[in-house]
Amino acid sequence: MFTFFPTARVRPSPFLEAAMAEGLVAANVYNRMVMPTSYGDPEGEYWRLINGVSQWDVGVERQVQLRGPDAGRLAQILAPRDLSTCKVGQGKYVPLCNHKGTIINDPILLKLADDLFWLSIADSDIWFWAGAIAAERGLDVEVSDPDVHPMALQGPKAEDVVAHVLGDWVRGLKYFWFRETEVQGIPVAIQRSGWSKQGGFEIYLKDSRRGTELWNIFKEAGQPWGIGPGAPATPERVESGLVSVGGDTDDETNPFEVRLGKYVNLDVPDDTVGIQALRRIHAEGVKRHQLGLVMDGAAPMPFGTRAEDILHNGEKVGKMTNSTWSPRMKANIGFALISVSVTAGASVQVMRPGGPVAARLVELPFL
Ligand code: THG
Repeated sequence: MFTFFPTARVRPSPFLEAAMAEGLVAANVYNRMVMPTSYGDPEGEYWRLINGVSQWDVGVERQVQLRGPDAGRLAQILAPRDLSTCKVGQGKYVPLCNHKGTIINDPILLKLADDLFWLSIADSDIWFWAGAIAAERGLDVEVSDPDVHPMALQGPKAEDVVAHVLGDWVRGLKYFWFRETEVQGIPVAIQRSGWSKQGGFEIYLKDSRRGTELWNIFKEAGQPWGIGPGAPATPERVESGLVSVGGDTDDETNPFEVRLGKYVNLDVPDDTVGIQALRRIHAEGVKRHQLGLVMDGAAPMPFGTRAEDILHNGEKVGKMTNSTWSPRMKANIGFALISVSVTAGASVQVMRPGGPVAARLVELPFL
């Protein structure tokens, strides 16, 4: 038994109380907030995500709000992806890079109005970054952390639950599109999104006093579909090939190395942060790429606490950045960030804490 005390610096989300009432047993820290990770039955939580509907406290996915006449300009300066066609009500996945072209975050950008955007971020301090760049460029825009907190419903039955609460119109929402509305008087934005490939929605709560109330509305509504608590599930996201920036990337990783090149447009304006470096990297070609690893052995193995070396013909060629037991593949799988000289089909060795393990390289996603 382990007790964690949220503080003003490591904040709880408005859903933490509800998550604890559901039997939360494990949490992590993400964006200086408490991120629930397990309710004690990882295998059951995985299958509920694959076959049913899972309810997640993902309040750690913070919003970096850009508001003001130059909000759109700042968004385009921060993101090396063409945003000129992004409509109000639309979201886009936008890798953010530094001036060297290294990926520093991979938010979903939501355009709420011509002068109002949210960058719904992964785990790094983008407020400082966005605020500093706005000031240095003399832009008229305010950067803030608004009172907005996502909860996710993921899985093949998520749409039925959300439609039951909000109406059948949600079935018509396209991927990453959203609408601002109310749930029994609680202000929210509803988006078709979420960090799994099983389908679903995120409900962005816009009043932190009402987290438990919102949680319970969806919990009650989901009973006929067997809803239960869960969290972003490593086995599912690895099977699905979703990148975790900061985990699967290091201080040198550019978007092209980790299959995110399709979200980069090289013809964005020259003042976009990192675009000069990205054009050069693209022209020269990458030195590393990301592949899947399928390891030998029929028993689940834990991942070490850090990336593990990969050897090919006795020589170090890269590293394994995560690994997990895949219940559907019945194998230990992981991501390799590895020299482009080694390609899918090759046999390698992973230097695991318990000793070397033979593995085969495959293309991602696994499933
Ligand atoms: N929801 C919200 N914010 C987030 C995440 C989220 N911020 C951090 C983190 N997750 C961002 N990372 C991702 C990564 C991938 C996807 C979503 C968020 C994703 N990718 C699809 C894919 O790779 O197939 C589709 C991308 C596309 O084609 O545009 O969905 O989960 N609020």
